[in-house]
Amino acid sequence: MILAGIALTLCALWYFENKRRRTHSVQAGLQGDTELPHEQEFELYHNALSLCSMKSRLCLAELEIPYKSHPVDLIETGCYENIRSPFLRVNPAGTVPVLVHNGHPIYESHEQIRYAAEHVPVSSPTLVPHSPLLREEMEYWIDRSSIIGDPINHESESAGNAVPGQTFPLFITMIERISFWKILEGLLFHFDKRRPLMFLAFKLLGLNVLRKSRPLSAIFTQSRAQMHNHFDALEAKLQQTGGPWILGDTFSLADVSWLAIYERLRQLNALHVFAGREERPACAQYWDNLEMRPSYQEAIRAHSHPIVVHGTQRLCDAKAGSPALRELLEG
Ligand SMILES: N[C@@H](CCC(=O)N[C@@H](CS)C(=O)NCC(=O)O)C(=O)O
Repeated sequence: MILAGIALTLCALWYFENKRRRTHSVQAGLQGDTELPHEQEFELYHNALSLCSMKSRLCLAELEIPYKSHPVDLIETGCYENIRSPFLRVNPAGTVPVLVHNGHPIYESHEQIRYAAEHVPVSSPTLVPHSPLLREEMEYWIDRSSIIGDPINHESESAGNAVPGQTFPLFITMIERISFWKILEGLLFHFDKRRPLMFLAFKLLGLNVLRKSRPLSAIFTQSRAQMHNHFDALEAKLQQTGGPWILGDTFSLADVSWLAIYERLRQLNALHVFAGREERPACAQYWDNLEMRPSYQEAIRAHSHPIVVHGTQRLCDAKAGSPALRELLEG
């Protein structure tokens, strides 16, 4: 009787808390009707690891736009802060990054970089070419590196969508530092239960999960094949323009977007897999050019997170100690 009472109370608590944290999808772009508390013209809610957050930070750094920074934890970097009420007031969809301009949120990182590039003072550097033809090409390469829709799907359309599957090994080594209790919050309240379930499997099985779980290993292998296709296309484009940037001489939003992808591959110790000097020399040279940008220091290296550093190091060590694992991860 007492136990039944406790169970009923817990269920009621869960029900009301879950209701409070209910998420819903949001329209991409500027939300002119939504007004959030703010102190600065530009504010950014972001996470150190998140690919899309890296992209928005890079863009703001390139445009020399000062902003108030609001770091938001995801489970990989500590806890599910993104599904708690304070952040859900900023983005009812529960995802980062969110750029806020004069109190109005802009959702979806590819929209944020386009918006920021269009709303900078005339004295700021320009990241959008004047020529309509180049502009069209830039749009194509932004789309080909963005996360569109379900992050673990459509990998053939965009390198951005191939990133989450390729990031499994890093998620696995990072989640070593996170307790089971933290994942439980996601199992109870996350809007997409696949994510906490996946992290639970990563925590329980470690890197072996990529051998033991057929569905997860299929996502990993498929995203790697698709990522190779995207890098083949990038290699061809860079060979055609002769670099140093995707559009040739003009550094643009397309490069901002691809820099975030390259940084993720660096964190995964997988740059040599996709942008090896022998297989894809133009892609390798492109990385040399990208990492020299001051924005790379400012927006990426200065935001380096200890759990990401740990994850990358663990991954390098694990591969160095096991040729079989290296083969499994690198193909
Ligand atoms: N298409 C969105 C993707 C946003 C997204 O999925 N963000 C991830 C991090 S890259 C996130 O917030 N995930 C929350 C979670 O996994 O709980 C964008 O480009 O901003």
